[in-house]
Amino acid sequence: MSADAPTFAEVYPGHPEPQFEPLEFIRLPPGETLARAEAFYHEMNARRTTRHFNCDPVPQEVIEWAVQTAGTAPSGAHRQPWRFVAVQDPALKARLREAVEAEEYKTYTGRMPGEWRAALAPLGTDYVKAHLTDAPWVIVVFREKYGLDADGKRTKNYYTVESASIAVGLLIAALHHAGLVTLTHTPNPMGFLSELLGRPKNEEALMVLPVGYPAPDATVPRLARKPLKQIFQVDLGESSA
Ligand code: IYR
Repeated sequence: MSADAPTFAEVYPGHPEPQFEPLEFIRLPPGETLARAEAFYHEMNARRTTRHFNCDPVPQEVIEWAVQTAGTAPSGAHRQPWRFVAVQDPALKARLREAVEAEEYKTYTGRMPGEWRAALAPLGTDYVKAHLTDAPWVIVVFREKYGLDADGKRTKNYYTVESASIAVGLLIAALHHAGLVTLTHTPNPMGFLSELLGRPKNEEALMVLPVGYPAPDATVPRLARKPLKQIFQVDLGESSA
């Protein structure tokens, strides 16, 4: 391969030069970098997914900041293929719960294969989704499968599942940082969510997240997280030279 980098015009013939601006970046002293990395781990390690919410209200502004944080996620070709529909109306949450439970009932009482059931048994999940009506907010995250221009013509999006899932990760971190709890719920099939929430056909529901405060008697399954040595590798060990 030639060492000479191709010019922009060679790679992108006919396209205008991209506009760049200086990166705003504050370089921290190494000790502070380490301290912050460790402190953030401890903060995030305190996060737990619970199914037990109470109905204490959460101001919309808190949800908006968390969603804005989610919207800082990187995305394929910077298409930002995500939409966050925050539901707080009790009647709509009730309809959402009813529709989710109808599907989940079929899953839990029929279509869930034995191996899947065995995997979920330690978590004790079931088709009853009380958190969808208990929590003050339910955020339904949609991924934009493709864009629609002003004339209604389809425009391609890229890595939409990856992009929207990264955004959900940031959303979960932001909500936890704000002192709230959430639960990632993936009803399957999800088609009814588009209809219920009036979303266009180029969007598909990806995840449902009730958001709020835990009930005073909230519980979580007794679980352990994999230690670093099980999830991390540096190089290939001695033989990699
Ligand atoms: N979507 C169902 C089932 C479920 C599946 C997995 I994988 C989980 O980690 C938890 C639940 C539900 O939401 O109950």
